[in-house]
Amino acid sequence: MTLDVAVNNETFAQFRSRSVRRIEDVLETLLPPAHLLPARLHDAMRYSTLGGGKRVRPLLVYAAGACLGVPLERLDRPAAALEMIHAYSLVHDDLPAMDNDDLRRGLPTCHRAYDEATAILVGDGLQAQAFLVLAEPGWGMAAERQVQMLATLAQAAGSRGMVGGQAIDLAAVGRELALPALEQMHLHKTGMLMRCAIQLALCAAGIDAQEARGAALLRYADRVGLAFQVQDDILDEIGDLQQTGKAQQGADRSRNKPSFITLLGLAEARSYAQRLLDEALDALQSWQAEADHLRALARLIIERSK
Ligand code: GRG
Repeated sequence: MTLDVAVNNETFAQFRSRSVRRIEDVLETLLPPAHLLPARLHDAMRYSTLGGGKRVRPLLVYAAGACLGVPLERLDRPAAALEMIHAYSLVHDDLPAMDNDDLRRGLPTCHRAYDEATAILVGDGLQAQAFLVLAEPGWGMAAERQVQMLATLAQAAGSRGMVGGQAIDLAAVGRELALPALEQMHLHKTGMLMRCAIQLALCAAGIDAQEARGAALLRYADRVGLAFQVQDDILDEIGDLQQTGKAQQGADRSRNKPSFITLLGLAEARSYAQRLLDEALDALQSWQAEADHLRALARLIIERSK
């Protein structure tokens, strides 16, 4: 059971629902309006971004921001940019050339609801929009820090980050990966955007990632990123994902992709997730109550059922 702790008199449950509502509103505003030409493309971009999801990455940005005392207005655009990159990755990952999925978040995938060419353009458009929302002037961030955020997001999303992780994943289909290689793949494919959430919050706070506080938060992010994927594999194994309409993991199995379950078995994967959670919490040792939302978020990530 997730402990409902309070930061600034707000429980984690309150923080979570407020932050999810907030990021939905921010995304709503920062995405091109559906009537703007080309309307079908913009409609599909909004369909793919506003259609639900747990909003884990924005929650990480807001929780790290709360820990570091950053005003919310300085976190909105970084959180939205990160979620746009995430949404684009899901749209492209669902394409026939990748996982060929029909459902995402319980709804038809973008290429099913629209068409394949539109889905490719949706990913391209969302990626460019993510960088645009960081680059635009007038949201209270010094230009130097905006550039730093742009570079951080580009690094995390690109061939040495998420896209690189996806390439490693595709190359591993039908092959066996040892645990360190599987971890490296997930640290890139999923972990880099989680790490980026913390890096963007650090940047908004004006804290150097090399500083002890920054390094500790990044250690937290890496453990959480890996725990997220281990839990994903556990959920797949126990079959819960079928109910969510997310056919991704079924597709993974059919493509014979390596997973933490095939390498470790269910019981050992569970204790591995617990160990990662303990290490994530350990990284937050030098913080008091201000890091409680980060702690609760880490617990939620390994206790979630979808
Ligand atoms: C195709 C450019 C490109 C990249 C693909 C991250 C990624 C790389 C693909 C996503 C596919 C996937 C299912 C990865 C496994 C873990 C993961 C990131 C799941 C989806 O993230 P959630 O659970 O999704 O945060 P919601 O729907 O809650 O936003």
